[in-house]
Amino acid sequence: MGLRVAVMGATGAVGREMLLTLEQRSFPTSSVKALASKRSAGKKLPFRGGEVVVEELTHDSFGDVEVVLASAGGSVSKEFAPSAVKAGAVVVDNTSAFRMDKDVPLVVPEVNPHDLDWHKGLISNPNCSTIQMVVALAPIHRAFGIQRIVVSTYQAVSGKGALAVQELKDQVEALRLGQPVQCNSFPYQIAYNCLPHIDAFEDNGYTKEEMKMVNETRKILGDQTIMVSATTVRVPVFRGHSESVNFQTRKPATVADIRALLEKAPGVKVMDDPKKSVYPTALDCDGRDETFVGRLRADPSAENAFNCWVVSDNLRKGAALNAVQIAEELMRRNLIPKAKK
Ligand code: NAP
Ligand code: 12T
Repeated sequence: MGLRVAVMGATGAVGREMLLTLEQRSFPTSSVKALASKRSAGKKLPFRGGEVVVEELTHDSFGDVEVVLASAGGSVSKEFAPSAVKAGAVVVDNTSAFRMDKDVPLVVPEVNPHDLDWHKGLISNPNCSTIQMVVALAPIHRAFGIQRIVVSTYQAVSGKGALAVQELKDQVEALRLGQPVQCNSFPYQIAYNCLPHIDAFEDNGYTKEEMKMVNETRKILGDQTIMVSATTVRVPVFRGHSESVNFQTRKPATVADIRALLEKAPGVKVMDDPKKSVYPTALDCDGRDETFVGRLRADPSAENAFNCWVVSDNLRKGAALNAVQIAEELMRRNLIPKAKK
């Protein structure tokens, strides 16, 4: 017994990781459909020791599907997710298209799995930067209440997709050869540089990526009073987002209290021993499932304030793994309509 699964955007950076995650977690499937644009139809992708042949995504792709894992971009989700829901499938959407809709649960399984109970066919996967931050902060919020977060991110190019990964490689090679660099995926050269610009700018001077961290954090933690200030920065790293997170609790807490909570928090691994220079880095987290936390320390500049460094693989916990975990939790809760017992 298994589910009939479709991966929308299967040829992309996230889609390929979805196939790998389904395989590595032995997710029970009876069939797996790889969907992408017409450009990729017929292409073969490795899966479970064999391969799946990519099919063109159409409105009729979902009749024989129970679960759709979508990561083909916001406009593609807006066009095709309603057809999948109409066909009775549950869609776990990785794009920002529906995240803030009132009728759509926004779920991190370690944090708010109960929100799956009210799904109407569509569930949103949060933004990669938000996911790893709330995995680390949720247990602290439950115990002490978090009133304010100030976060700066150091985000990998793979968050922007397969073409952006190639662009960083090409720029490094062009510079090595003394040739001019080409910029397509990013507004300026990303090789040997940092760009405080991820997704589009809004009228308030913040980027959409920064505002996702504000609004999604409140929705996932179910608390509209949490104040969040974010600066999101692209760095020349292939895989793994790092975050400098400053947070202030409502109730008094000590570093020891917070460390103890993080040590037993699901999905978290504490990697913190300053005397031995132990802290997580993006390279350590490549291909790993956990959210790593280090550099935990009190912030003496404000009351009940703390600093920490949070790192996770953006394609895994930030995208594919979180989506597959949502599908697993839906199965556990018997919330997949076509598969209901
Ligand atoms: P990517 O590497 O550029 O891949 C894009 C995928 O979408 C490819 O499979 C592509 O297929 C497919 N696609 C594009 N236009 C299509 C169309 N008109 N019809 C069908 N398929 C189409 O991008 P990615 O990094 O995997 O990201 C994909 C999306 O996932 C992003 O736009 C973003 O919304 C979301 N995402 C979310 C997170 C998160 O924070 N949770 C992280 C990263 C990405 P072809 O090969 O045929 O072009
Ligand atoms: N612009 O899913 O460029 O909202 O790293 C994820 C990653 C949007 C999203 C990126 C983005 C999303 C990026």
